[in-house]
Amino acid sequence: MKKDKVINSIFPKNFLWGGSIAACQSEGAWKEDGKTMTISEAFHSIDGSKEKRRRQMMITKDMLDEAKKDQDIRNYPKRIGIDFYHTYKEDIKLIAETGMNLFRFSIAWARVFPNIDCKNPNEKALEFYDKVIEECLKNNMEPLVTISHFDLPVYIIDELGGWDNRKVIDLFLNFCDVLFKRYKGKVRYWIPFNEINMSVKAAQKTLGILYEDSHEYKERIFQALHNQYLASALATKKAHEIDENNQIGAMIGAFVAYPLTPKPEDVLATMNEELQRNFYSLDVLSKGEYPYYILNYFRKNHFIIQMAEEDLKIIKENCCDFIGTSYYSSSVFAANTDGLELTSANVSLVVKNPYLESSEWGWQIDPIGMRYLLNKLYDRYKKPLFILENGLGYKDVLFDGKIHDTYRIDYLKKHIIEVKNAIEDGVDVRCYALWSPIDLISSGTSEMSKRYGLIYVDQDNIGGGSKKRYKKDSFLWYKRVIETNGGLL
Ligand code: BGP
Repeated sequence: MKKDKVINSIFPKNFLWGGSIAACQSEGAWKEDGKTMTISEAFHSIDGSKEKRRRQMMITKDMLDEAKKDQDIRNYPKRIGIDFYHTYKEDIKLIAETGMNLFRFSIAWARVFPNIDCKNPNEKALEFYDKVIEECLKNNMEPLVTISHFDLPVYIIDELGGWDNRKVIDLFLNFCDVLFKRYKGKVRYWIPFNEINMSVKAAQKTLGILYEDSHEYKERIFQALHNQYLASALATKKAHEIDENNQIGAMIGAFVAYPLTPKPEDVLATMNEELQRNFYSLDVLSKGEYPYYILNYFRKNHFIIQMAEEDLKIIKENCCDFIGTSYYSSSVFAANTDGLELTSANVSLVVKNPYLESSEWGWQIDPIGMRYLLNKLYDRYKKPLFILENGLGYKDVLFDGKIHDTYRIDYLKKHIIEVKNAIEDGVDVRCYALWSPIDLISSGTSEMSKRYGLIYVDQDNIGGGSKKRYKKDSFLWYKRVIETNGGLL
């Protein structure tokens, strides 16, 4: 390591360099040690076809029933994950070799509380997470825990209908209580809900609200979101009471929105998308108030959302400590999209940007969007920013025990340069955690072949393969980035 390069680094001395995974995409062992089914295990593996992808975003009651009956794990790769439930020890050790000082993972609710009547948590599940946390600390990585990451227990859907039922708030808080007490002094950073804003577009995996083509369906989504905001605020209160060192983040999946043209109609449409998709959740969770534009949207759409005065008081008094965001790509919007070429963004279809390249899945690659996003978030919320996901999905090829993923290095490098630029702009960025330190099952398409990892897992889309782990070229590159605290990119 060259010292002069370290000195040249603009990244703060205690900058958190990390990597993120999620239980439902990595653990597998879907029925082991008492765990019951989660909604993520009802997501059938799909190819890139738009129709299948659309269906995947809209799980109905029939589709869930079908998945419950189908015990074949090969059709549902999230049931297998990358077997992290059994390989966590070696995987964490390998990941730590990059020098990361932060590891983000999530805890499977249906493992800790396998059914609705569970007063006592499943000790076997907690022992697993004890060991995961132990391994992180042993390997000098600060654990950052996402409490709910796209894996709502199916019993909540069956018995309570989803997050629009206020009883789910109590169950969630009970779960939080167990975690905050058990991991007091070990875990400091918590995210109650992964990408809370995604719910508007992906209500099944985040809220457990099964798709129906109705006005009521849409109304239920906003009711459920309100309940999650309240649950976040109550979890924040509880976390602070149990340990004043706890830091609670509100996290969004960022939609960086550009207008297609300077036509005022396009600019206005883009502003509305940006407010609703990006800022609505953070305005509530960080400023503690429902923004005018969403209250107006409720009014215009005749959505009656039950929010008691007391709820609003709790939300106001328990704002998040930091802002978490994922960032993969930017999106273009227009007032009228008829005849325009569309492309995929995370959980939606957007207008294609002629100035950007896309990944094989259509996600448009835009490093400058990262700087733009960080400035916007900091300007609006003035809170420390944690980048909790950023990465490139690619069909990597293993050849001769090696993966030369120069494309991934190029993607990550360009994005980290823009993080650096944002820091130079004066933005308070504290953490950069990439998605992902290790290959895992794709959230959106349930494929194994959409790989993001620095570590290759020799596994195919139906769970076959040696499962052996290989370091990709990007692994060594990220190690050097961390060694030089971002001085050598
Ligand atoms: C985010 C999720 C992650 C992750 C990522 C990439 O929305 O928080 O769980 O998977 O997107 O998405 P995908 O796996 O669909 O490529």
